[in-house]
Amino acid sequence: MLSDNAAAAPSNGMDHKAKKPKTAGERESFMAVYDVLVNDILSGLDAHRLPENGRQWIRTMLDATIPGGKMNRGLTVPSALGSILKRDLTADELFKAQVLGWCIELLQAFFLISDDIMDGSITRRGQPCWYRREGVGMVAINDAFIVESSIYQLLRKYFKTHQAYGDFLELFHEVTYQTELGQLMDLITAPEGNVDLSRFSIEKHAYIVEYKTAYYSFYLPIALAMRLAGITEERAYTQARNVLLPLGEYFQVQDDFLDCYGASEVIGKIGTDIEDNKCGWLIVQALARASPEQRALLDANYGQKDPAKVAIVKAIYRDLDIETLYRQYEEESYQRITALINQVEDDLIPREMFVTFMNRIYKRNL
Ligand code: GPP
Ligand code: MG
Ligand code: MG
Ligand code: MG
Repeated sequence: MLSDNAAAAPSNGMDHKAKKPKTAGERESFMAVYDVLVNDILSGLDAHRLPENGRQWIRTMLDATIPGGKMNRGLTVPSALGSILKRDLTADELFKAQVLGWCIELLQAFFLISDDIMDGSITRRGQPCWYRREGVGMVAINDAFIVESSIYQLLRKYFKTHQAYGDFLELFHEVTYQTELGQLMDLITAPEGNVDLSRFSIEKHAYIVEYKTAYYSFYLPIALAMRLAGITEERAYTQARNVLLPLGEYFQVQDDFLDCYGASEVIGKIGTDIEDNKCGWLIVQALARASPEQRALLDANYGQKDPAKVAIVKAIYRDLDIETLYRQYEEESYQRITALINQVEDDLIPREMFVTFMNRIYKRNL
């Protein structure tokens, strides 16, 4: 779980201590807020005279698509707010941070419902993907929109009169747009039935992962906590981005690695990147190292839904020892991001919250 990662973090001479990892209590307290927010969303339907079967549908859909993940993004808002304020949060501060945390988890659910359709995925969080459930199918597209709209219902309910309400709205809108642009490049770099590995490059991959993952997963939780704490200096947000975008890139490289090498019963999803012709980290690294013969085999076997062809691609990854390369990348990323954290002005924004966030994902296997 979360705490294992923190325990595995190397001691590398950082002069600032990481906060202790999330306790079961923090997760329980966060989950309790989920129940409140689902009831808010359902009560809000009264104003729209939604028939009972629609209400039941939404309840089932929310429960199937929102909780059940690692909740790293959502839990980071209260923990970062505590780091910024350097004291225990009041009940009201904690609740507000948890509401914003859940709004990120809703954003994530909106993206994952849609992404699984686009990627033709089979399972998510150990269950069939929502669009693959009995009687759901393409209703899932509209469900994703409802989950997205629910974010704004909740923001209005809890923050309409808050001084940072406009900033919260802008942040959610901006990172949604950024994520959609990243998803666009992810998809059009991977057209079905049209494999052309010369489209792939380390730079293309870096763009895709920054936009499809880093903004919403790493910048958004910290930026929301900073806005909630009343931080307004643009310099503080620039410094946060300088750490969080590389951290997000590292996280998505882990996701790309786990797509191929993760245990599906642990990560809760079955990898599809090779079949889907994705410009992921593994293929980009393999292309940079392949001999002409290996390159010809990759051209002939990548991006096809044939297990025998997928096995040939994986055999080339093995021959090129891409797994060792990944282990080196992990170690190097930790050192590199630590150095970036040390460049943050600690009296502007506490370095500790970045260390905590990084330790939560370092050497993760899910
Ligand atoms: C992760 O890609 C990126 C997202 C989930 C963002 C999706 C954005 C949309 C606008 C829908 P991924 O496909 O590698 O994730 P996973 O491995 O979890 O399927
Ligand atoms: Mg996917
Ligand atoms: Mg995808
Ligand atoms: Mg993936």
